[in-house]
Amino acid sequence: MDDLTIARLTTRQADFNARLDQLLAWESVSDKKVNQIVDEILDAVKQQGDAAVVEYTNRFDRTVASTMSQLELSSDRLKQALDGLPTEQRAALEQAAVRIRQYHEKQKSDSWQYTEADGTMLGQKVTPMDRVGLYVPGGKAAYPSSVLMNAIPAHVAGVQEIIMVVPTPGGELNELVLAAASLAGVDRVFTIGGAQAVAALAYGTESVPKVDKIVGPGNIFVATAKRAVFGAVGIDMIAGPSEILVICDGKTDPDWVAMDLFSQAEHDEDAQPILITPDADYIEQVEASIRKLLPTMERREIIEVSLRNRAALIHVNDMDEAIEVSNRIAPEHLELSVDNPEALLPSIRHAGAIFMGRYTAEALGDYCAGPNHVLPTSGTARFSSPLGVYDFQKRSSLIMFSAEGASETGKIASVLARGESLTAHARSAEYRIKSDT
Ligand code: HSO
Ligand code: ZN
Repeated sequence: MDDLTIARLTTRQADFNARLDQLLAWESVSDKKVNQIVDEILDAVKQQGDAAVVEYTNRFDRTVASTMSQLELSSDRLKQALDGLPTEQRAALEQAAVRIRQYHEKQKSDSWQYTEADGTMLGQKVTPMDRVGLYVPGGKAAYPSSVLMNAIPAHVAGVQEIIMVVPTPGGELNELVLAAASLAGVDRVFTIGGAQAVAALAYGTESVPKVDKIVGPGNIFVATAKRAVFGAVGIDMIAGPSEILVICDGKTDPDWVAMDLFSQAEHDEDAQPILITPDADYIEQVEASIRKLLPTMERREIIEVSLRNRAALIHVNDMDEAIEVSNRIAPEHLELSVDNPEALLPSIRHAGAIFMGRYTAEALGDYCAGPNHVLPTSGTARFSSPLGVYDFQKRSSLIMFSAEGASETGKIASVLARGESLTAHARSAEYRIKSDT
């Protein structure tokens, strides 16, 4: 660990912007070979349905199924997982689910309409999607918290059927994941994964119903498959590695901040932990905490690579500059570790989630604060938002003209249609124009 160097940047460096860009550069891998394999799998599932899914699952996950029905878990099995949890875990899962549900209830948008003076009515009707697919990675990467974060908003939106797929390499089931599925109102669970599971959800097979949207994280094969089926179905964002940016005034216990940086670094080697502070001494203190605490961490190997390759301790002149740099980064998670975070809030423009004050550890947001932990990464917070109820609802426009409204507004349509030389449009509007007006 003695040879661990963590990048230090200061806005006083002439090449600060270039260095920052270099630090942030991260490309989601797009591999020709992977694309080719995924295309083959998608085609096979499209042509042969269940038979292809069963064959790929046996091959990749070392299962020995002969029919799809052997790759589906009953709702009793899910309930059994929930009932089998140690009391403390079950209570925590339930409490988290309640908080997540409460928060997401606020996000529901309602239909609306208004009536104009001549009786014309205009509006917007909100409808949930009929059926969505939730991809849950298998093995170590499976997070029960992510099952809650994906399934609860869908449920709150009013989605009628939630189909979950989760690979079980070697037949190994993750009880907490199944318990979370039961709690979150997942309707059916298939123990399949990879591109073949994405294909089954996107195209439908004899056993797996076709869904309208596929959400949830996965490896490069899953991400590639999701990109490929987009259009046939909706997809959520394709998430990059986790990021945390802490802005600190230098007065928070440096151990707390070091551990907050570790909390995202431990997700994977490519995760990005960054500290920004106007207090140069504080950088020394946090670095000392990092060196002291790292050897005590179970996932120190992963954390160390993330610190070495992607972390930075950034010194700025003042808080205004801290926020300017943060807005350029547009981090997934932003911690404002200061006395009065509300005062900074108006100037913060881009962040997936903003954790306000010294007590607000980002980790709480990952599990049970209530807001979603599926957040825009790699600077995409500039234009996108956390996963939410709105991702499972869609809108239809409502238009109802009165006779008078059709006549008056029809005149506008007629002029514009003739301008576009679309005579059928014009005449369709003109039929409804009253001759006496
Ligand atoms: N921090 C992750 C979510 C997560 N953390 C799940 C723990 N479990 C999303 O960036
Ligand atoms: Zn996390």
